[in-house]
Amino acid sequence: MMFNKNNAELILSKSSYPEELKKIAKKVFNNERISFEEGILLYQKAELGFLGVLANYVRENKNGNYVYFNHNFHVEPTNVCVYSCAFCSYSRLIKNKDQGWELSVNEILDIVKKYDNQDVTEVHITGGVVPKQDLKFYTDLFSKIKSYRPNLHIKALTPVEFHYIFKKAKVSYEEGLTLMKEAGLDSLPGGGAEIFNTEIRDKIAGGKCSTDEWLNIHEIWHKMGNHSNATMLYGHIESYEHRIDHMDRLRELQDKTKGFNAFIPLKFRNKDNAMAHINEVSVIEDLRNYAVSRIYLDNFAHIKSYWAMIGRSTAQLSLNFGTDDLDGTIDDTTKIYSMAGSEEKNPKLTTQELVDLIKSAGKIPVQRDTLYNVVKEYTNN
Ligand code: V47
Ligand code: SF4
Repeated sequence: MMFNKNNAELILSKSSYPEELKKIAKKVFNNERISFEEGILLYQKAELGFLGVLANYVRENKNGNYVYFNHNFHVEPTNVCVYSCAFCSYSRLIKNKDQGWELSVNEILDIVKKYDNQDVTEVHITGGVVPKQDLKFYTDLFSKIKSYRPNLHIKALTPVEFHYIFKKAKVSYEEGLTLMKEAGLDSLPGGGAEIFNTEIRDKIAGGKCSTDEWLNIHEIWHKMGNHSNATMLYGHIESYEHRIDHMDRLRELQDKTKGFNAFIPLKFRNKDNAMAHINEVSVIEDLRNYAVSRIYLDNFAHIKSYWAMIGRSTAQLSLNFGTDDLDGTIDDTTKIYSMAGSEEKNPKLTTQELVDLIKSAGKIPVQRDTLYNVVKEYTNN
């Protein structure tokens, strides 16, 4: 059943919610942007039900009752990394390189070939940062994937990798991104954003690309006429103010370029990393966080609930708290989340499983490509 704005407004106006929250609700129902302070207030004072009503309103305005997914697979070229982010369950492997893997271009092509007879539309490529996987490695890889399967969308690498690779190759961001694009890169995933506040970023992800560098690379990529995603790693040592600051910077860039497709909140998972002593936040906090991001990021078309990280049950619940995208079938080539403690040990869902999961939440499943063109709407099957 679709959300009724008039009923919701009436119920909220008669409720005992504080006036300051009712004022925010009114703004949201009038499709007005909420301020930085109002974003923080939502985190501090609004309970889940209240946030759900507002987030649903925004969600349905933008995406009706549709929930998107795609047919994709992930490739992690290496799990060894020159950096050692405290939240990363890979980083210990740098000291213990024999436990790691570093795939060659041909080994990655062999993975791509495994999907020869499957209707996947996207390969998502990202992983650790190592000197050997340099500009030549990736331009070779992308052009070989494109000659082998021209229609496979390559969504690959983050500013963390680009910054390192371009610096090493002594090329500017513009030159490097142009070479990557010419080789076949189609879009950028949202990783490496973590938390933009410098103090927190230095503590959890020190040494890798800075906030300004992350934003700058996405801005240049957008200005070249391309698209990308954005993530936020939440639920560790950041405050609500840091989360709103993070989203505010994204909202500002999106106003400028309109190049982001989706925002993806990533819940910090605490297994086997240097931050394992920090408790994970509750499911309620996950849902509140999805809802606030849906409300705050009024210029983002999609909020993605990444089921491989959050688990399929919470992902399904989140569809009632602002999210409209579940990523994709993924397959089991991604290890980063299972290693970090996600309940999804070998993330792989069949199309039918994804469709059933979406339908039982009362939504309409839509298979999309990376850029949200509709591939198939599942109204009856
Ligand atoms: O930047 C690493 C996160 C990100 C942990 O664009 C962790 O469609 C939680 O960006 N707990 C990479 N998170 C993944 C990513 C992504 C995933 C799915 C779809 C898209 C997209 C992008 O994973 C990293 C980091 O923030 N991460 N370790 C951890 N322990
Ligand atoms: Fe390396 Fe990325 Fe892990 Fe940081 S999060 S240590 S950059 S693989």
